[in-house]
Amino acid sequence: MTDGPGETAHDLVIYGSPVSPFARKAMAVCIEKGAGFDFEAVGIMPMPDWFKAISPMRRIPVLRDRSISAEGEAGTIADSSAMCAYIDRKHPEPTLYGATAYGHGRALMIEEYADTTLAMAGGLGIFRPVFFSIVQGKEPDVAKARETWANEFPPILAYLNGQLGDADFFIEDTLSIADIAVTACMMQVALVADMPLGDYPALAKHYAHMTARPSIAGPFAKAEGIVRKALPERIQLT
Ligand SMILES: N[C@@H](CCC(=O)N[C@@H](CS)C(=O)NCC(=O)O)C(=O)O
Repeated sequence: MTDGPGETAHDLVIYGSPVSPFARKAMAVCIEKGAGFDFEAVGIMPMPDWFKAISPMRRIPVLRDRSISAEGEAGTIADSSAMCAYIDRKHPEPTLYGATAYGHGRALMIEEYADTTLAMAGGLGIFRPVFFSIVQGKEPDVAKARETWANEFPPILAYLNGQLGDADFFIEDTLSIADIAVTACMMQVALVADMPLGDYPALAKHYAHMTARPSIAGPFAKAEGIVRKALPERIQLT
């Protein structure tokens, strides 16, 4: 993904898959900042050896800054949170990490909540049992997805809904990494299932306005293109 045909290579390269919420988070940060980037597809089934050499945790995504090094481990940063913090330092405007120290800390806290608690439930409990099963030629594990939605999701959604209160964004009435991370991970569920958010009105409103942003919608459309080929119809969670 570059800014358009004929574009020269950008400094920033994101290696990964649009199907990864962590890769989409990093893409959204670049887009919100107007920072051009290239996207190079790397899958995890299996992960290529050259990529393992720059991914110590054996995870996608990884960022490269070609202005530091165009090859090898130099110039690379693994882990989406580290990547996004780096992109924020390289392209400071608009900041996505809050105007105050407290806002900064809260944004990081909610980003981490999304990347761990929400991502585990949505990724391991819903996305993988459905999508990975199909990719492996099996039936989607709809029962596992429904069980996760019924038992694991209510406290997570209630927490996020409560953190929003009446606000449009998680911190300081302004877009931050917290909003991007939460939306990227919620979308992992939406890729494979209709996601009923009626019991969580603040979160439903947040999800609706966040998913309308080009920084979120663009990378999501690419993931949708991949997932819909394998799973034409989303499953029902209830
Ligand atoms: N904390 C990491 C998590 C990255 C992650 O878990 N990526 C998944 C794909 S979404 C992965 O690479 N999994 C490899 C595997 O399951 O073997 C980050 O934020 O980048």
